[in-house]
Parts: sequence; C-alpha cells; structure tokens
Amino acid sequence: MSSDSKSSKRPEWTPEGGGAEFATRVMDGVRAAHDGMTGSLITGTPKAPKRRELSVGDYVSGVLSGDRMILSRAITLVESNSPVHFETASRVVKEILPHAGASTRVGITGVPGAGKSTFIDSFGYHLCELGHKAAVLAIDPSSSVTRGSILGDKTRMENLSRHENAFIRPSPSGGTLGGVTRKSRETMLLCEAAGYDVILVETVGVGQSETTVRSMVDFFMLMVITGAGDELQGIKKGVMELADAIIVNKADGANIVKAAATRTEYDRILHYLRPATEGWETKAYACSALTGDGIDDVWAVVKRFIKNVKASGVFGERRNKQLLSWVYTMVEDYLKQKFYGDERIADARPSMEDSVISGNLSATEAALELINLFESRNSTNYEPTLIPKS
Ligand SMILES: Nc1nc2c(ncn2[C@@H]2O[C@H](COP(=O)(O)OP(=O)(O)OP(=O)(O)O)[C@@H](O)[C@H]2O)c(=O)[nH]1
Ligand SMILES: [Mg+2]
Repeated sequence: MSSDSKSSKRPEWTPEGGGAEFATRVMDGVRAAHDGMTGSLITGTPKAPKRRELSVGDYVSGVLSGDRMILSRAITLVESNSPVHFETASRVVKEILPHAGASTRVGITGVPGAGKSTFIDSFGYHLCELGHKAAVLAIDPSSSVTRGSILGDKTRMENLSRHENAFIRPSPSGGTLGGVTRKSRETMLLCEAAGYDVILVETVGVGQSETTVRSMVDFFMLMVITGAGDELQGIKKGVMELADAIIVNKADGANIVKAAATRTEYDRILHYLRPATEGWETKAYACSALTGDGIDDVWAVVKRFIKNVKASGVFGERRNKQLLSWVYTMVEDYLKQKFYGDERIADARPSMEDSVISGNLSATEAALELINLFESRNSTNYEPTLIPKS
C-alpha cells in the first residue's frame, strides 16, 4: 500500500482511475488523548468497512426513494468503465426509466470565467428555496486534463451544496465526448427518478460540448459578460443560435450600466439570428450571480418558455428527437470504435495517408480501400463496446 492511499480518503464520487487529486488529506490522529495530552499515535486511517454490494433492486428502490447515498452510488455505477458494471447499470437505468423525465432540463454554457458556476450556485439555491429539488451536472469532455477544476466548482457552489434540496455531481471523467454524454444522460435520468425536478447542466470546455448539452436539455442559456467594447467577439454565431436566452452576468456595481448596454447589443443581434426553438424569441437578460439581482427573472423566463413549448408541442417533439439522436450517437460511437480499433485499419492508415498527401491516391480511393479492408476482415480482432475506452 502506498503512503498516499494510506493517508488519503476519496469522495464517493471519485471516478474510476481518478488520481490523487481526488484525495482529501486525513491527518494522523491521536488515540485516547485530548487537549494536548499525550496518547499513542494512530498511524494510518482505520479501515472503512467494505461497502455492501447493492443489487439492481437495491439501487432502484434507493434511487426512487430519493436516497442520496444510493443515488451517488448508482451514478458511479453508470459512470464506470467496467463491463461488469455496465450490465447492472443498464438494468438499473431501464427500471428507473418510467420514473424519469419529469424535470425541467436547463443547460448553461459560456466563456470561462463568465460566472456559470456562481450563477448555478445562486440560481439553484433560489429554486431550492422555492421548494424545487435541483440537481447540478457538468459536462466536461476534457475532464481528464482539468480534473482540478471540478473540485473547484464544488467549492464555488458552496451555498447550493449545503442546501438539502440540492444534489451536485461533478463531471464524469474519461473517455470520448460520446462516452461522457452517455454517462451524463443516464445520470440525469437517475436524478429525475430520485425526485430532482430541475436539472442544471454546466458545460465546461469548448466547441462540441455546447451541441452535446443542447441535445440533452429543454432550455439552453448562453452566459456572457461585458467587455471592452468588443464583447461580441469570440462568441460564435452558431452558439448564439443554440441559445434560448442570453444572460449578461455580472450586472452589479460599476458594471450595471455597461451590462445594460451589452444586453441591448445582444438583443439587436439576436433579432437577425434564427431562434433555437420554434415559436420562441431568444432574448438577452442581465443579472448578477453575485448579488442575486435578476436571478428570479431568469427563472421566470425559463418557466414561461416551458409553458410555451409544452402548449405548442415543441417540448415533446424536441424530447423525442433528443432520444432518437441519443440512440444513433451511441451507434455511431460503436461503429467508429470498431473501425478505428481494427488492427488492420490501424496498420494500413500511415501508408494510406502518405499516399493521399503525396497525391498518389485520391481521397475517395483511400476511403474505399480502407472500407474494403475493413469489410473483408475475416474475424474481428477488436471487440467494440458502448463503454468507451479511456
Ligand atoms: N462581480 C461579479 N463577479 C462574478 C459574478 N459571477 C461570477 N463572478 C466571478 O467571476 C469569476 C468566475 O466565476 P465562475 O462562476 O467560476 O465562472 P465559470 O463560468 O463557471 O468559469 P469556468 O467554470 O472556469 O468556465 C469568479 O471570481 C466569480 O466570483 C457576478 O455576478 N458578479
Ligand atoms: Mg465553472
């Protein structure tokens, strides 16, 4: 046993393969002594009793009764990369499925430092005070690199994490974005089955993760801040077209006036863009996650949106589309893994790429050759799985 594992404890949500960054230091204690009296030194921490294995039924009844510990363990199960867990996890998810879905799913994206986590802290707290149960998830395809910030997020959501109606789950680690998506979607279903009626998903990272989160949520907001006149730079039109609201955060103190101007500017631009949701006009709003000003207005917008899309049928249509796209995303992931994981394909690629670059082979020819090679293989030398390889 390494001295590190002796002197450290891990939170129950530590992902498999998580390193020392998930450890909480535990100091050596002193037995039978207090107030500076001497005693014998305890070396190492006492062994925690081995956790009882839970059956599928235990998981299901625990989650449905809202038992947070079992919910945490069910999420860990779903996030596991082990084939043994995959089987149990699938059965658990299948059983809780009829009890999931009855929540408002809200996604939040924005540039680093816009205040997403701070906003979720105060927005989530506001909802919990109103009697809602809020679950917070994060999608971070790059989490294997930035694991440190996950812990940071938990501490940034200090108020919310102490609220009895809140459940905060850091992002799953490991694997492709596809793998992270599967884990996050199933985590969302588990939270819903456990009675959480608002799910807040923060995207960390850039590019593809925004589309991924949009494909998981009912309402998607883009968080922005004021800048030095060029605040609209760096925000791609594409991301604005995914959003159901643009929230100008940090509208407090000396920044209030500037934030109002930024909001007007976004409203002006939004006017020319295609709205993300049929029948809904995407607009900009200002708030301060720090002071809480405007936070209740944002919730009013979300409520109005949900009422509107439920009445028009767009809500159900979107959920159905999302469900089907989830199916095909998993199929595509599987096929990609199967193709790129094939040894013969892997062996053939370097010379094929050289030929294409040197002009000896057209792109179409190269693609066909690779596909023929793949289709002609006698036996599969690689077993793909829906559990992504980390
Ligand atoms: N003045 C002011 N500061 C804020 C507000 N919201 C967040 N901040 C500050 O902005 C900084 C970044 O906030 P975070 O909530 O960590 O931002 P984030 O968007 O989650 O950042 P990443 O997760 O790193 O992408 C922190 O120092 C916050 O205290 C606000 O409404 N007003
Ligand atoms: Mg954050």
